[in-house]
Amino acid sequence: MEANRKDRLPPGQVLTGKWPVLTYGETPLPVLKDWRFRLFGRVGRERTLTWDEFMALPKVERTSDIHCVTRWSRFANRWEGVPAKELVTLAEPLPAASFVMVHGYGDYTTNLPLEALLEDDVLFAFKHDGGPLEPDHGGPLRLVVPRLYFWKSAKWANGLEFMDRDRAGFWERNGYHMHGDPWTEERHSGW
Ligand SMILES: Nc1nc2c(c(=O)[nH]1)N[C@H]1C(S)=C(S)[C@@H](COP(=O)(O)O)O[C@H]1N2
Ligand SMILES: [Mo]
Repeated sequence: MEANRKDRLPPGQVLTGKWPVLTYGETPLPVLKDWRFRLFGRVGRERTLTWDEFMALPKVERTSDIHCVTRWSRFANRWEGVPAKELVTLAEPLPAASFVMVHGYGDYTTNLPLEALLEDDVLFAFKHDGGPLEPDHGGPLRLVVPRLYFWKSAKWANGLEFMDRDRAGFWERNGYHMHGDPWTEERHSGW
């Protein structure tokens, strides 16, 4: 168990059983009737999905660990949602598209390499540990990217912008790393 725990905990992280809320600003409360999810940028097909259209996409369950750059980790979170690769397929990205800006209500943004979205454990989640995803944790819908620090997992997700080059999102503009791998401690850029 101890060995397992050590293999599972990235360097510099501390395990917690709690689930802290980390939001910059207020918790947005999108009304489902008005909720929209946009696929845009370097795509063959710009489109906007309603909540019902999004919920009609294939769903999966995945269990994964959270690693926050503020040094807490939380093991074995059970997520239910739509695989991110379903959205990429719908968007039909142009060959030039190699990065994605994830957008969230409240004007949050975070950048990812397009390949990172195609991993099997990456999903847009609406349930956590069997219950609805709470508003403070990004409900009705958040991105979950388990292999990167948790700031990449945009809460209140409402769009994917496909880009032909990497651009910094909100925290990345404020000093966080462009990539954010917890195993190599890509915490900050250049300091
Ligand atoms: N829209 C939005 N998404 C966000 C944030 C935010 O402020 N706004 N904070 C990020 C950061 S820094 C972290 S650590 C996690 C925190 O998620 P939690 O509050 O569910 O623990 O959400 C990320 N996603
Ligand atoms: Mo964070």
